[in-house]
Amino acid sequence: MKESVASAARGFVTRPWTVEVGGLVNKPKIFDIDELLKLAPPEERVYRHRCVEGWSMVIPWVGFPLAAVLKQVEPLSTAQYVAFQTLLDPKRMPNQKTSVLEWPYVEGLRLDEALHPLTILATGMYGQTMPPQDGAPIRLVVPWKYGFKGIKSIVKIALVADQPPTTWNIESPNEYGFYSNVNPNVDHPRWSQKIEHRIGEFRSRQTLLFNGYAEQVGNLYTGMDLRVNF
Ligand SMILES: Nc1nc2c(c(=O)[nH]1)N[C@H]1C(S)=C(S)[C@@H](COP(=O)(O)O)O[C@H]1N2
Ligand SMILES: [Mo]
Repeated sequence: MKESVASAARGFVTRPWTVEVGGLVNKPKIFDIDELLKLAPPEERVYRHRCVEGWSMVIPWVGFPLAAVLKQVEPLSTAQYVAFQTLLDPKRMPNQKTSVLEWPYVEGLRLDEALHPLTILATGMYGQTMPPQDGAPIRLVVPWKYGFKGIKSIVKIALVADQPPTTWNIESPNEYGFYSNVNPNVDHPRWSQKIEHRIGEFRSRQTLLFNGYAEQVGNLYTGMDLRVNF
């Protein structure tokens, strides 16, 4: 029987934990999680969260800009993208014993997206330490992208030259693109993205371009065809 993620994650041990940050950088480094947490003061960030399958929530994350970590390792000028990888440990992450997806979960951002001040590494939510099922001890949050871009339980971050593979794009490339920006004008092949259901509300809402963060992030995509780069 398939367990819920929360029950499978109960008792998930997050110490010791390291995050290796390397690739095309001057100063590659393996950070102990507690050292990583001291790089920048924790901030509460209240963000809209939009699932690719049409539901949404508003979530008070606790975290710090991903840029704070990237600056520590000094990316080289050849670095254009950032690749993220989750812990691979089927004993501690039992769904990794199944083949629903290729494991470990991997994700990626363009370097300018990764350096954007809205992009955070979250270590908590609702004023508390991150619960295991939500990505303890550290996960990515990119509020203008669909929720699945938020890779959880990160152990590796690599600066790379080329667009890195991403788990849902490997699984179903015509449905889930690398960018996966929230966009009411670019439908999923199997459903519309024009509206969403905010959990707890009765009436549905119009989905906003870049999840309502167009003013902050729209310039990242100037001149790009967002239907091609979905
Ligand atoms: N490490 C890891 N991160 C992951 C996933 C995963 O399987 N493993 N699934 C993704 C998908 S498909 C979704 S929908 C969200 C779910 O996160 P939530 O429970 O915080 O909404 O996590 C994303 N991050
Ligand atoms: Mo998902």
